[in-house]
Amino acid sequence: MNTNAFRLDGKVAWITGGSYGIGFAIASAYAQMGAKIVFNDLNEDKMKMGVESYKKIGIDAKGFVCDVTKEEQVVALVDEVIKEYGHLDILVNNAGIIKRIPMTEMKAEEYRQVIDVDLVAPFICSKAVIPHMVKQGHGKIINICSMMSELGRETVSAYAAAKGGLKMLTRNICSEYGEANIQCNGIGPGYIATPQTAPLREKQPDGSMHPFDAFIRAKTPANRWGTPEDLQGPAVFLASDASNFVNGHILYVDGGILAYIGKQPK
Ligand code: NAP
Ligand code: GCO
Repeated sequence: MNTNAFRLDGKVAWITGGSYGIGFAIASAYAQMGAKIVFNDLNEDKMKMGVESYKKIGIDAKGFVCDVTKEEQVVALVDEVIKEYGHLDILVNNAGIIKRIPMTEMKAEEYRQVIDVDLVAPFICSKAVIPHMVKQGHGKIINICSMMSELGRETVSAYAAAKGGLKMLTRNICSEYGEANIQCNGIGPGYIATPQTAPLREKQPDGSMHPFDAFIRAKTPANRWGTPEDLQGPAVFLASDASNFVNGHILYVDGGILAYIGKQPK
């Protein structure tokens, strides 16, 4: 066993939407394993805040303002990365949004916005990096999927459709570019404590936790929310040579949710 197979020395990794949350945790782990970090945010202030947060933990990350749904902005980012570093080895399609609206109240435009960020953007970003990965003879693409790649629940129709689609985009990139030594895998996080899930963990006016908290803990054999750091080991594995024959796989990091039928009533 080559114990250095998990290292990422000399690799360049682009984590979309990496200024905080899950993207920040994954990028930090990659930097600790030796990679150079490129990330983007929609908004300049948040991008600068991201650069500062990386600096605070000793990481010199390069931040871009880039909307991942805009192909011309994505292509410009990738061109600049290639110009500066000469290669781009790892792409993590992490940027994502959710709209929690009952389906019959959701406007088609709102549905499209979620599909655009969570499903079309990973296509745009992957399409922009694949030719470079083919040319350099290797590449890793990691799509951040979800419990909703497998499960449904009320109010998240667009998100579930997008994340289910992202699972299949993952398998298709594997099918189409595996021969070019590109591995495309997904990570399906369980319920992770980040700004995206903050509304589900809000304290109620009487000081009690939001009822969703007890619901999720009861659904999770680990009986807790995940943390962004729980995703670091799996993300390093899928970006490293240790996973060179793992392709088209979705690695669920969910404290056991998908294995569990749920607690029986007392
Ligand atoms: P988050 O805290 O809401 O962060 C999302 C990031 O994506 C933000 O930096 C955001 O930028 C960025 N972003 C959104 N739209 C963008 C766009 N068009 N272009 C560029 N950046 C954009 O989310 P998170 O919880 O860390 O989630 C990260 C990923 O994991 C998402 O794909 C999410 O669906 C998925 N996920 C999350 C959980 C969970 O429980 N938290 C579970 C499973 C999967 P701004 O700051 O400018 O808004
Ligand atoms: C929701 C949540 C989720 C999670 C996550 C689960 O409203 O149910 O926001 O969808 O964020 O994607 O894996």
